[in-house]
Amino acid sequence: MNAESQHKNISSLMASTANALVIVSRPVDPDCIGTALALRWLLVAQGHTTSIVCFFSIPSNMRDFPGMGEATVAEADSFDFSPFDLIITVDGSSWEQFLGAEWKKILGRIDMARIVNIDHHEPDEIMQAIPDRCMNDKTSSTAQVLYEHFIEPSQLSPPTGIADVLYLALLYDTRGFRNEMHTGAYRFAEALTTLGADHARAVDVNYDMREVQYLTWAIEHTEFISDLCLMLLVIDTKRSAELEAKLGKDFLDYDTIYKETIQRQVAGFHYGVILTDKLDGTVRLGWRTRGYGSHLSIGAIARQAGFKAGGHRNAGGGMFTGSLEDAKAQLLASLRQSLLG
Ligand SMILES: [Mn+2]
Repeated sequence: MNAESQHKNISSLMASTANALVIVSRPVDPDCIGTALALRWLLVAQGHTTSIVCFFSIPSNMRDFPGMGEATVAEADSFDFSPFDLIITVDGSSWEQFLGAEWKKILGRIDMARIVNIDHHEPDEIMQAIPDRCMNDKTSSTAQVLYEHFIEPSQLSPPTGIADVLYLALLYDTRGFRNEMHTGAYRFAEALTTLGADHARAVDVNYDMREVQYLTWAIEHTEFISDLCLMLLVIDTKRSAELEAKLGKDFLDYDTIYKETIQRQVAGFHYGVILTDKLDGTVRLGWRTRGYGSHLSIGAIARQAGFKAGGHRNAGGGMFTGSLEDAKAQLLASLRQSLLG
């Protein structure tokens, strides 16, 4: 299946939809929301009724994102998919990222032939399930994939508000162009600023004070394992309670500055890993890898260690079924094995 035929399949579904649903991914971030808003604008401009749904709670740092209120927050379990003849999943590569933990059951209620995926992550289970209806480029952002394959060819000119959210998506996913270079990313940026995207607003930073509190706490609890070039933050039951007391029950939402300024930023420590006990028999994994130099794929190492893991090569996440102790021991053993032989 090549990109051209995938594009043709998706375009023809979009051209004939009477009622489309765009599902955003977890993490709920500027890329999935900006892309969803732009996609809805495009479909509506072409005469198709379109809604946006989010099956996760909106993280605190996204509540003021422009247009956030356009996405309906709903329970995937009880959601009625029957009114929609087209379902478009944006900015994710696994079903769980769109439908949550109960994705198998929920997917059973949806006609797979009506599902389309637009994404820029490493191809995963959605690509396996519906290869002929996935538009996947490993580029800067899903926003760029949407722009290059659908918005630009439409010859419709997005209003400033849409250029703005696409620009926020691009800047967020590229960390202000500090991630790896992708063909067309600067051209995309230029097109968006020409359309009126507000650069000064997009680069303005307004961290929540809780981000700072998380940062302080996290630095104190980070283990620097120098022979593995690894900085590891483990959030166990006790630490979860501590963070919850400090930051509230959404404490996991406040890790942005830590990830941005500490993980993969310290000389000699190329891998930044967070393991969080979900207290439901599973452990959540998040990683960042230094982009410069030749480093291992934490995703591959995690999969060897029994995790389900995906995302991008240098920034991704995963899940381990079992205890926190086993997750940590197996991940470290797998990294040690790959690194030191
Ligand atoms: Mn993205």
